[in-house]
Amino acid sequence: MESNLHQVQDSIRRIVEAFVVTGTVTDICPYGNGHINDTYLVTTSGKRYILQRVNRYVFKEPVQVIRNIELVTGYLRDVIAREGGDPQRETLTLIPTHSGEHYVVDASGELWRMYLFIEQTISRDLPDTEALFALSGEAFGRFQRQLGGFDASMLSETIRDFHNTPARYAQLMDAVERNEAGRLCKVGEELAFCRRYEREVHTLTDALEAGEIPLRVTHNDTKLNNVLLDAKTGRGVCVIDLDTVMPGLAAYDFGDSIRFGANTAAEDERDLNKVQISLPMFEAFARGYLSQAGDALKLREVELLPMGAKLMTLECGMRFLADYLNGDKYFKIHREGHNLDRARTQFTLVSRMEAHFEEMCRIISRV
Ligand code: ADP
Ligand code: GN1
Ligand code: MG
Repeated sequence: MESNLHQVQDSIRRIVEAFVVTGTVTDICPYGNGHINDTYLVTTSGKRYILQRVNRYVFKEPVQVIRNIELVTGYLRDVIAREGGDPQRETLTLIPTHSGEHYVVDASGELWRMYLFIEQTISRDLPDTEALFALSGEAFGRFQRQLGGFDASMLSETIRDFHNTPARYAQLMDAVERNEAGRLCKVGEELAFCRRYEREVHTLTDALEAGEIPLRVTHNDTKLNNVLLDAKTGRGVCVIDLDTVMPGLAAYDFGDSIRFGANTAAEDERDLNKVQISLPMFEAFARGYLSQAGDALKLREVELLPMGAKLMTLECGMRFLADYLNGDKYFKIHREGHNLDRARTQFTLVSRMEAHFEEMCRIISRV
């Protein structure tokens, strides 16, 4: 056993032992930059695995999260095999425990799961080249297309109103009302910004209610580090982080990718002058995404993609801001004021999108 293994608590080692892994464990270390779950890379003498503790504050019914993932990956495995792909590489593979489940609950009630580590891939935390972003668009578009025939009623809603933007607005106002962490005095400008969107936050939900756009099975968390790209070719290999696969709108998946990947700055950049919407990145992603998902989308869905980008960015900013007001309970933070910094970049990006909205719409109609 190597030194790292000695550092991890006995409890984590015991968790690993509950799963059916190949070989003996040689190393366990924290991995990745997700904001939600605790992720570890587990190395054995035979293979590598991803071990995750599912965040119970975020996912109130974690067993339902596992059930959804079993259903979705099971369905995708068949589609991928039919299309001549490699299911072990192109979708997540849950590792069973010795008792045949796909999760373990530890003594303190925490739920753990394990996946095969998908080798020879990279996951990016910052927007890269247009070519790579187009390939990630292709991967998310393919994911959408492959799930086209999946029965949405089989899935549990793992987080209620996850992308319901009016509900997110109401949650922010509730956080303002409660002012739990006493930080309200610090967010006057940001709140004033959000209040200007009180009506516009309804655009997508209204279109859904009016029957202009359909509910689909969507990923709902399409940020760049939730797709693994082939280390050699950059091709999108596997869409990961399936905890929020639920009924949703195409505009959610498209919009959330743009929010993260077409920002010229990092999600938590403090120098707001660096925050801009990159129209070439926007176009690259749109080309990739629509090349795979486009045929299945209705005209109105396509027209609403730029609105999806704007509202997903605003919504994410409102979520960061609400979490800041609530005392940083939801998103992992790595510094004081981290959620406020993140909220500010999102709102700045919304303003930049406003300034270029017509161009965004023109790009979509051209693509
Ligand atoms: P979170 O919900 O906290 O974002 P993720 O499921 O996205 O957690 O995992 C965090 C990171 O771990 C990912 O961004 C990716 O870099 C890496 N990762 C997750 N699953 C795998 C896997 N099966 N193979 C390789 N890397 C993975
Ligand atoms: C979270 O899990 P992760 O880090 O991929 C969040 C997303 C946000 C994103 C902001 C379940 O994504 O909704 O857009 O942070 N996931 C959940 O970076 O809330
Ligand atoms: Mg993630």
